[in-house]
Amino acid sequence: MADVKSTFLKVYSVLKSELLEDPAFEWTDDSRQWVEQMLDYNVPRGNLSRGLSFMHSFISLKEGKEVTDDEIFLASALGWCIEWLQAFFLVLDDIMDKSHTRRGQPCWFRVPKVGMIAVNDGILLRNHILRVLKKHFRDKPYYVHLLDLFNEVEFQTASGEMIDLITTLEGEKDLSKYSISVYHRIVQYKSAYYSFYLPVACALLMSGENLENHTDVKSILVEMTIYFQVQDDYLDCFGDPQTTGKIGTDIEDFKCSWLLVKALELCNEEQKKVLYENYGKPDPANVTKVKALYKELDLQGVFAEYQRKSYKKLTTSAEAHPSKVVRAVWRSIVGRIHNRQK
Ligand code: DMA
Ligand code: MG
Ligand code: MG
Ligand code: MG
Repeated sequence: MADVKSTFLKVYSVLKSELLEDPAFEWTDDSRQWVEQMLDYNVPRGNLSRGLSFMHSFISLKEGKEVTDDEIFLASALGWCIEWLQAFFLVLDDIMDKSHTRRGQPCWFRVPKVGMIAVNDGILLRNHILRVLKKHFRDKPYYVHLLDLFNEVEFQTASGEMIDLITTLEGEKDLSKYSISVYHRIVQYKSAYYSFYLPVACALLMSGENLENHTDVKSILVEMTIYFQVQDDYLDCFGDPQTTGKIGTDIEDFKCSWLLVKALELCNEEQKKVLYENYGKPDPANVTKVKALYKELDLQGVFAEYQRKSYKKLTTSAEAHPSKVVRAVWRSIVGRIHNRQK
């Protein structure tokens, strides 16, 4: 499997060179340099878990049949499209969340010469996916289905981002609208489709499957995502930025975070007042009060218990799942996501 990763990494440079020679644009040294830097900064520096879980799913669907070098190249190109989509969303997400760091470096829009050019870079990243798909998949019978899949997933994710963002501003900042069902809805849309469903669906399409025959995979993938996003929310507050590579902003941003939902469930009237008075304010003193309350409510303990139970439940359902690709995806990610610190 280490082999899969090294092959996958090599394909990044090939795709990058192709994009920098794209005949639809008249390149200059400056423009080429900008895009190259922008790509190197934003695309390959993550954990690549989405691209790699796609690769593992695809290989598992081959059922031990030999995978040719051409197929591995093509699969890697598609895996990179998923990573490109992630880069596109993250560049824009960091602007909207007013984040500071990502993957251990300043967010792209925080780089002084970049600023709001990052918005257009996000759009370019999105367009690169279409360029790659056109170049490498145009003649495939599943080309139109791939395009449709990326479009559907992008729409669902952008809608998820929208509800994640608008819940933070509707009228007076009102915590009473936050509940676990609102939380699940946000996570399903902003994370599940692009992080978990897209890799699986790409593997199915590349293997000649019709996605309509596989709608039963969605619910368990949403379960996996919730587990994953609860960890993300936990790390936003209690993680070590040196390890996660990003400084949390959920409290300042008034986010419907799992920690907040749990705090609301567990607090008494007095503690509720503390939340109402301090949640969603940019001042570090307010943030400190919220964090102190989280500790008072032992949210670290509540999280540990949630993680333990959920992991057990997910492992049982994933391993018994009738879909091979679900079992493969779980095996591919479980080592990386259980008890993760980043
Ligand atoms: C990110 O959600 C969702 C998308 C679509 C990028 P988030 O803001 O919780 O992510 P992060 O904590 O990585 O900024
Ligand atoms: Mg964010
Ligand atoms: Mg966000
Ligand atoms: Mg987060």
